[in-house]
Amino acid sequence: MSREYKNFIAGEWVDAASGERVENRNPADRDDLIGTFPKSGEAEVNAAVAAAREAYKKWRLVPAPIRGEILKKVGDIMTAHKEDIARVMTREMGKVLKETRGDTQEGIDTAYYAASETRRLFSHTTPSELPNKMNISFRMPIGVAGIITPWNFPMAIPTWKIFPALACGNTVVFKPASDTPATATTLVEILAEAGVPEGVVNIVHGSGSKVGTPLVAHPGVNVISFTGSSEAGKQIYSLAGSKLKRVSLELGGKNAVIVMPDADLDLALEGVLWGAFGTTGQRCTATSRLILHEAVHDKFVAMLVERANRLKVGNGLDESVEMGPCVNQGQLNVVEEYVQIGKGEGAQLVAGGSRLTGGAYDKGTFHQATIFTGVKPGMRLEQEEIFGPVLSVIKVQSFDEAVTVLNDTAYGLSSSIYTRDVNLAFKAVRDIECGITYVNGPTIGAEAHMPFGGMKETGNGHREGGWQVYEFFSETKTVYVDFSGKLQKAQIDTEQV
Ligand code: UN1
Repeated sequence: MSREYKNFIAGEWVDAASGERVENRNPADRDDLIGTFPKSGEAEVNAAVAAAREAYKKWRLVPAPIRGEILKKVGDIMTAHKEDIARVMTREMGKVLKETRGDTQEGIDTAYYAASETRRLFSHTTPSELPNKMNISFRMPIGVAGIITPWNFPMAIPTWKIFPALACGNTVVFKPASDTPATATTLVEILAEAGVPEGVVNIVHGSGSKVGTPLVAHPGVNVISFTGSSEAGKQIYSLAGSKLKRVSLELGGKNAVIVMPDADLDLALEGVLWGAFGTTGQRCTATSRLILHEAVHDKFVAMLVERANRLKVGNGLDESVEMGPCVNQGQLNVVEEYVQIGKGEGAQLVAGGSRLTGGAYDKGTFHQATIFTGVKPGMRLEQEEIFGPVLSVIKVQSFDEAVTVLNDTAYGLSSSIYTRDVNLAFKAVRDIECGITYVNGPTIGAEAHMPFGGMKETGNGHREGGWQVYEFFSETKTVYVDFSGKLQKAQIDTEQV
């Protein structure tokens, strides 16, 4: 069943002026057309920003807990439709149903967390240096937020950004990834159904260059939150920086798991498989490198290869399938390119290595779970983000070498260590240069109420999730109230003890 999806601007579902539409097909089965979407451009961005600016005048004055009531309702509606949302998501981007249900649940958790945060939004009240004077600070909304999101978490990531933006009193123009417009549209429908007033949330479908760039450049947009590639992130940062906008970037990763000889190897095996091949490796938090101590190297590689070869790859709507397709042909091509790069660099291919063909595979963009051993620090395979089901194994001789190898990339998002030695675990937590470190867990598994984000080239220092994202989406107003009835000069009239 295919639908004609539209933009949502000022509370109306509307087509783009161009009249052109783009097809959204299932990467597991190209005969399955999910829908068509308007090919929008600057005109639609301008209309959406104007609507958001107008709506901001009232929305900023709605008491935060009342905004929270609406977000709670959003969570309730998402809960009621969880299964339908998951099915459409699997159809449009391929990951298996168990994961799209998890993605939806992450959105639900984020809604309830945001609703509860509207009754906090804490700031500071401090003593004044002068008598009969009070110092208060509180959080103000910023204005219109431009939200640009990727296709790998088509529900969770938009909610990470949109819900806190709304909770803080901002209005939103949302540009979802072109690969996942259906899930994004469902989210906006739910927001409207829950009672978000017209113009407060607007969605504009289209490409990064035709919609994303004008959105970032628009003088009416005050704050930008983007998750995607480092390349696009750098462009967005410089464009927004030239206009002094506040920007939050969540970009690439080259995440590693360290397995020490004293680890529970069966546990580590489950974690590495889930981290490397969950979402077909298409997560910023995917396990892309496995740093194995030489004492367990051969044994663990044998265990891993045996399981990777047995992973059932196919259409994510089939509950028995463990790994879906790559999101599109371009992404599959990238994976194939990196397999060639790895071979060229002298790494040994020990599992997978090819796209899957024949029968139903011919209708999709499937690739085998792929493992390289003999990967050396500094190889492109070891340094560059692939965003596909390719795991590189690096052999090390010590804990210190493991941490050095782990840290030696441009990125710093997620990381993990499997060990039963509490001293090593805490040293790893201290010394790993990543925004997230898991002990005895895979590199994926963020929870909605904890800060999420990375160091180094993974971002620009901001965090999504948790309490920190509320700081990003608000500005501090400092207030001095002098009730002394006379002129008191700070720094001058302070000696009154
Ligand atoms: C991402 O990879 O872009 O913890 C986000 C996790 C997920 C979110 C990942 N819940 O890996």
